[in-house]
Amino acid sequence: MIRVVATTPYEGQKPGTSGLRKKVPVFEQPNYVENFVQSIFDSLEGFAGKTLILGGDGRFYNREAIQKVLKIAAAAGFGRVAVGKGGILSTPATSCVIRKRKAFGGIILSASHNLGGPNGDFGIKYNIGAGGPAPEPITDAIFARTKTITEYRIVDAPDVDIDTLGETALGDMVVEVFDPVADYAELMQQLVDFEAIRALFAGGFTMRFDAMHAVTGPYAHAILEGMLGAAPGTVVNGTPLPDFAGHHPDPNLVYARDLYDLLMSDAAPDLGAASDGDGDRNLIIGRGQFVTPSDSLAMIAANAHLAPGYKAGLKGIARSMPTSGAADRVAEKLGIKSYETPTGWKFFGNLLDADLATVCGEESAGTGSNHVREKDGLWAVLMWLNILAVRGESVADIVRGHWATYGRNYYTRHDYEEVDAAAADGLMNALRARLDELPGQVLGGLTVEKADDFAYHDPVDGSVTTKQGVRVFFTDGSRIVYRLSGTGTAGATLRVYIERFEPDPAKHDFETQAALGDLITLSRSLPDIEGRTGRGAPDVIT
Ligand code: VG1
Ligand code: CO
Repeated sequence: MIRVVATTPYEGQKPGTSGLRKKVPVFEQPNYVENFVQSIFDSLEGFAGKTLILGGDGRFYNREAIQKVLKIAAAAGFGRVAVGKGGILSTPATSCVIRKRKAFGGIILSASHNLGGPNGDFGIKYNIGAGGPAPEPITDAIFARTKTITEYRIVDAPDVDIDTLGETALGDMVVEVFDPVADYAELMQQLVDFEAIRALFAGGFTMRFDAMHAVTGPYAHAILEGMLGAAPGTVVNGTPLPDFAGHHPDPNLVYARDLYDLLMSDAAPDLGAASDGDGDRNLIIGRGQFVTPSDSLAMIAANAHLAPGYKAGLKGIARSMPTSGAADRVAEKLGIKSYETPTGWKFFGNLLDADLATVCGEESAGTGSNHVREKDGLWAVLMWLNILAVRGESVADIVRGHWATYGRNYYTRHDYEEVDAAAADGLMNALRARLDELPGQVLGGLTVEKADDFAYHDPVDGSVTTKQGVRVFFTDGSRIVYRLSGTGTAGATLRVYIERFEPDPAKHDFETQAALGDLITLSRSLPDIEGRTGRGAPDVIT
């Protein structure tokens, strides 16, 4: 029943920051998914008879892709594929289940926070047995294979029912449909103080969780409303839709504006939170108090010992390079090491496996810990609830207290989207060519202290990853970082990260963009963004 199908390679099936991401019509081309999935399996060894975990964020094309993966996995010799009911499995839950079942690996079908629907984005990512995104040697091998593939093998069989719990046979392989929420919810109970949070809600604490019509809906309904007693209606947009109701499932101040406005209004609940398409990102907003993701990482780290899973303290804190230095200050105070990695969760895996870091995070609304090997949106929300329950203070009080203790890192990211790719490359290359001449120059009233192109030396396996973003440091401790996105599907996205540290509590009340005004102006003139890209201002400010 195994059919061998001749195929020809496609151009550019290169996994980016977080797997292969393209427009849906690209994935719909004949053999496109088949080529990539076969290339994944061709790059792996030793999975015969083993288990693969499979699921996605429910976006358009999820179901079609699942059937293809099942049939190719069966032909490749996997013993079992465990698929989330309805094809639903959040990214952190996939990581959780891979680890819990000691599976060989997993495939996640998602384009995360990108638009869905027939003309939206789709994505395929392979995760290893440790539960995290495949490291670079594997993604490099997959990419190489996509360039030489000549055939794929697929089981000829009718589509498998993925909506009924239980087991069915597909060729020699077992397909097991399981509850996508149960294992994850159980893990959360081990880490976070559910009793304390139940008491918090019972005492009248109010919250809105916006699942953005994406994958976290079922998880949030079950955990927040079901297990923790949050009032019915706490979770909004809680049913996953293939097109996310036409919205970007991206929990930031642009796409979760309604939530932000509610939290700034007189009708604000105590806490507002949201997650993205695949459930790995989080947004935290207190009544009248937005928490930047970089600050949230620092505050979770500083208070983690209040949660049962972390009461022994943290081994270390890791952040991606563009993430603000707020977490470093917490690490310093705790007397533990901090690590700075390239953008993308795959770089945290080694640090977590080696127990060098316990908590990690990125400025792009990703926070997580050693409980899984992905960032985890709902976990971050539960950690905040745990902290609020134990401390009995508001989000605003905790944020202001944190700044008073550690100082405030004013921070913003400016994105220039769908920029001409050649212009974006030209801009980055021109910056790189100036790295040696910049130190000592006075620009916009600020003196450049040093400039470099970030390279990461992995302390565990010794690998070196270069060209991870141009950093310009100023003598007053401010910093501007430039890098190109690795997750976009149209043109290039230039990300500019701007940061200034302010130790003085009397100066912690400025609006972020105003506080960073001179640096923002400089961030545009330094590489002549307008001259090179035609863009006078960014498309998205977070
Ligand atoms: C972006 C973020 C990065 C994150 C990645 C995947 O990558 O900047 O921090 O890890 O998305 O997140 P890039 O290369 O576009 O800057 V997700 O929620 O898509 O899995
Ligand atoms: Co995501």
